[in-house]
Amino acid sequence: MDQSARYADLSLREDDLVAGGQHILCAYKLKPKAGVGFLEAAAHFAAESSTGTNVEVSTTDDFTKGFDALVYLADEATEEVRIAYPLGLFDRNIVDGRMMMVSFLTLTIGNNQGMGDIEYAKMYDFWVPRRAIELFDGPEKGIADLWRVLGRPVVDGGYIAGTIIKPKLGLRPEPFAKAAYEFWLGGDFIKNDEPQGNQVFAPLRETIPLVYDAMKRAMDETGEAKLFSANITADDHAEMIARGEFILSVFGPDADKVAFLVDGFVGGPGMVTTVRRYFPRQFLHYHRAGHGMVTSPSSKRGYNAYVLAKMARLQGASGIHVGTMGHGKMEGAADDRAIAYIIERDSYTGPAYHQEWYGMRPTVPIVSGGMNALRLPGFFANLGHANIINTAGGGSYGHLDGPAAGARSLRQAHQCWEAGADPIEWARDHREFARAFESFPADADTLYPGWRERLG
Ligand code: RUB
Repeated sequence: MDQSARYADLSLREDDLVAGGQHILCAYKLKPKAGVGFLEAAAHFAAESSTGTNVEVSTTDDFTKGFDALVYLADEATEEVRIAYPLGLFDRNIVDGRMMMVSFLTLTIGNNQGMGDIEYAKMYDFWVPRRAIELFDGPEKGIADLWRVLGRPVVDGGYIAGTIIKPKLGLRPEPFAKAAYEFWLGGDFIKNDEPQGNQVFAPLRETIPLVYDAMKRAMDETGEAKLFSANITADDHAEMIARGEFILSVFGPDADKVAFLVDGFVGGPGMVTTVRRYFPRQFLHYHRAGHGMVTSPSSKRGYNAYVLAKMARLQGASGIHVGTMGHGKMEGAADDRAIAYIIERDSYTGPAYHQEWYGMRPTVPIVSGGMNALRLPGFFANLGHANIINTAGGGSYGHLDGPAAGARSLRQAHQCWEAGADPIEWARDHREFARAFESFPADADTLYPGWRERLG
């Protein structure tokens, strides 16, 4: 059944929809199955995503039709479909009237992902009006809070050198805490790797006190504050809260140096909001493991990493992983800069829409995945600034002189970029950075050909 007479209105102008502020707008790349008309498929997609189904139902009245999602742009040549969703479609909390991300997802990227007449559809941008910005939690804490803890300026406080405890799994509590201590001698921030939690060989109740002890010793030795991002991911929200409360009780007077990490993509919006609302005074670290199943450019369904990051800011993530923009081990490209800019700026024009954030606090880009000192100068040059958290696991624990040297090599790489120096020249009088060339020779050969001759 062609529903385009009801679920499409190509006379609607995007500027008017934005000025009206009564809709959430979503941009997709959509392809119908063979033999299905483009506008017909798009209209069915909008129907399934709002008030309709594949047939007319007798219970629909005129009031219902006021909540129809409407296709306002459909261009078969570019596969472009844009849909306006009336704000009234979206579920609101009974406790406080606020919006919830799960409702946004259920409608805009829910049933429409398995339709028989759609080959594929992928959301690549969305726009939220001022009222929706007001109704999402947004971040409570951000990088400024970490800079304050580190004793830095709260504006442009700069690069936070971090790591992920490696190996990913298989360390007992003592070697785990030792690995943390050694990195903290040279760096700022340590996160649990995303699967680390309460494994039988490393019970949380044993590991966390040792990590706090390691942090205190590293702070005494270096005279610097240190940060730890603890994974409290669990299926059960009560378990997450139990973990979080235990960790805060152990860190006691240093609880401000603790972030909480959640595997927010596999765990879903409820997991993120549990931390955002139950622990509003902690930095909320959104790890996105698993996102590649939909965000990868090879996937024609779901949504892209830009949409994921934008949703994370609305949900209240203090920081989310944004990839490495082609400089690390994970998929990515230079123009993934947009993923960082949409979450850290007050306004930004993305692939389809210009978004104003109306004072919603920023979410800091967390840069991770195959990074090491050698890759950082090029990364910063591409991004244009260094107000990020970077976690380099292999890049720290894979340094020939150990994790403290690995951490120092990261800081020196940042200083090299800040100074605008030639990295090979910089290596001459920055030992840990120089040793990164020997630690990661394949990267050195690719990024700095001739380094062997020039460094002797
Ligand atoms: C980092 C690591 C992280 C990835 C996730 O380890 O594996 O989990 O950063 O990817 P290493 P992303 O530093 O040893 O590579 O950050 O793109 O979500």
